[in-house]
Amino acid sequence: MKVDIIISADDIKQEKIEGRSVLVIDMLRATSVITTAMMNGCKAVIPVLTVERALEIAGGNREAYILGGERRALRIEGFDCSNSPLEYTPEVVRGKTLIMTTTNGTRAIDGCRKAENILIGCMLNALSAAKKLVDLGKDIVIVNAGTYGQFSMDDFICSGYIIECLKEITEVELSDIAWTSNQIYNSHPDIISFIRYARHYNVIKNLGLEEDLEYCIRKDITDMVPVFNGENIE
Ligand code: 3SL
Ligand code: MG
Repeated sequence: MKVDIIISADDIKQEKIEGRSVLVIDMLRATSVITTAMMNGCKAVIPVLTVERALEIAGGNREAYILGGERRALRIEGFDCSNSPLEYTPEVVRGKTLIMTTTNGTRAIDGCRKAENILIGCMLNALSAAKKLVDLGKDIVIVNAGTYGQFSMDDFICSGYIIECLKEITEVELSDIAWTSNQIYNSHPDIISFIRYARHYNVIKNLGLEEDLEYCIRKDITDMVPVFNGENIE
């Protein structure tokens, strides 16, 4: 089973994902939000690219939906929740459909539509995501959302941990970049000692959202692995 990494939403090439199982990662924070919401009983997540589209889908039916996401890491005006996973408690999400738009994460998910399978991953569900990828039996591409089209250290080390989980389950053939991310994880298994140098880590920290950071680095707290079917994440 081959494993490769794409480093940002801007770098997704259709020929690299077609026929493959893709795991989309935006550990800070979009895929941690999606995983948490689904773990806490959210019915489905609809990822959209624009605020206008999110409001259009919700229409007047605000009972059934939660509007969530961010622009510049902050809650969008008129939305119910920001992009903090800690807001997506069972009380807030149970039985509801989350309509979500974020700067990088939902864009990365949208860009993977041509893949054979599209799974959502982060530190919180890494081991279960790895198991599901192996069960699907296809070559794997881990798509890092990145930040504004740039490489992001946080997604990269998370990929390295997922590769570590894959290695425990099966034999993998790693591309150079996949091997490098795994090496980085193995030299920083605490995660923070590496991502504290990441630009986006410091954006979140400077907003006073340290609790989000502590939460998003937790390993394997759930076996929920959301799947995107091209319309909904369930
Ligand atoms: O870009 C995204 O998708 C977000 O996860 C970024 S933030 O962590 O909410 O700022
Ligand atoms: Mg990110």
